[in-house]
Amino acid sequence: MQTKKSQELFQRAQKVLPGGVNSPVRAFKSVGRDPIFIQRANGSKMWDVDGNMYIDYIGSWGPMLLGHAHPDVVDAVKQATEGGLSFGTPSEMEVLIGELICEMVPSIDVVRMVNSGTEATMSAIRLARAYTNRDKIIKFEGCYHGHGDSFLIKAGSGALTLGTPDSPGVTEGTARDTLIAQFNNIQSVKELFENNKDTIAAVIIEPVAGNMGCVAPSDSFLDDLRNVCTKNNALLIFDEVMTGFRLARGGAQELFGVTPDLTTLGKVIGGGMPVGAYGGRREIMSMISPSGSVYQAGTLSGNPIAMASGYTMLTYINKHNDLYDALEKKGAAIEEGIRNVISRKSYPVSVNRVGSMFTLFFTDKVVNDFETASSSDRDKFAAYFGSMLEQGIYIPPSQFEAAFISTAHTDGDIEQTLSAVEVALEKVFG
Ligand code: KE4
Repeated sequence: MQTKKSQELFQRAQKVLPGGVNSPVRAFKSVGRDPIFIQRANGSKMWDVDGNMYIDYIGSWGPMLLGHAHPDVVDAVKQATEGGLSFGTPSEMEVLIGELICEMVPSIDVVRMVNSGTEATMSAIRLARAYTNRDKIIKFEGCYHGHGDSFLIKAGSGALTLGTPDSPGVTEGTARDTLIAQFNNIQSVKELFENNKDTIAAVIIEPVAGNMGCVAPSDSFLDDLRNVCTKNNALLIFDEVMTGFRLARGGAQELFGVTPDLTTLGKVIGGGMPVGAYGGRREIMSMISPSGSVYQAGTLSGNPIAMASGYTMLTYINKHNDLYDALEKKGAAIEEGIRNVISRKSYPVSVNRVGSMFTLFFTDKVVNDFETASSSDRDKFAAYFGSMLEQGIYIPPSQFEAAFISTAHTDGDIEQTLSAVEVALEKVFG
């Protein structure tokens, strides 16, 4: 496939943007290729600046649950722009989307709109610290909650599991207040509470991990986590930026029947526009300025165009609850097809899927946490990625990301994808 224009643009981009991109994963570094520049997208397809067409499994990293350029969303955005792009004042659409989110996610009495998932998670832990008057938080190795300092922390030394900075610019002081537990290991959480009595404000988790690749919670893990937080008077924060409105109308908390104290949202909530949100019980959220003393603000929070996009998306989802059955069927078809290819040739590859999120891990281990995810062969994944891309299938350019299916993916798309998987795995393993 010819990618001349993408290459030219990437040369220019690297002169004015760090690494030529505005978000690192887009640079294709971990798959050893230059990135593709996309010109337009519609439904399940994307077209790059050289005219190559792809079946898209990134979906803008999650927002495109209904496929690209859904007509309802596009019309709503067009109409909203006629009235102006931003007022910096309260507007009706913010009330409408706030009411709808509280209806769709019962654990949310009050919600604050922000502009990204990172803003949502940063604000949620500030609020949790204020509400509990405690400083520490627990996050899980392999889970990602945006680029807030408190989250760019890697597992520290040994039993203490005190965090250490995972990025230059994050201070030791910040890192000291982030403790690291292991996903699907409730004992690792209990030990942290034991070793840090009455100092932990909250536990934040991706209820289904997407940022180490797709990893589901084991049977009782989320329930156990709920109970441990309650017992220790710490808040449980579900980071549903990726799973919210994707895994079920009410997100992972509906799917698994576990109620968090706070929820962070993003991606689908904006329908492709920059929107994040955090919300929860009224007694907690009432602490947020101006109703309370916890400060958080944003020039473009509740932006009327973004709200029109998100409200239209959520309204569609709310009215078409059967779309989750359709996504489950599509996901099952892809998973079964891939498993058939793997078993026919006994490839050392494992597949994880939850609803419309899935990942092929290039390891023969069952992947249920960061350690097993990390056993994947990154070079083999890179070769697989390259073959899929050249066959017109655009999957996330990292072993540690989830692929997303939309309602726009057709049976034909899935058939073409499974054929490409067979060719790509043949190429990787010979
Ligand atoms: P943003 O600030 O990127 O809107 O959201 C941060 C975030 C928070 N929580 C979860 C569970 C997330 O998955 C994310 C962002 N996800 C990544 C992809 N896995 C965004 C893609 C990117 O960084 O370019």
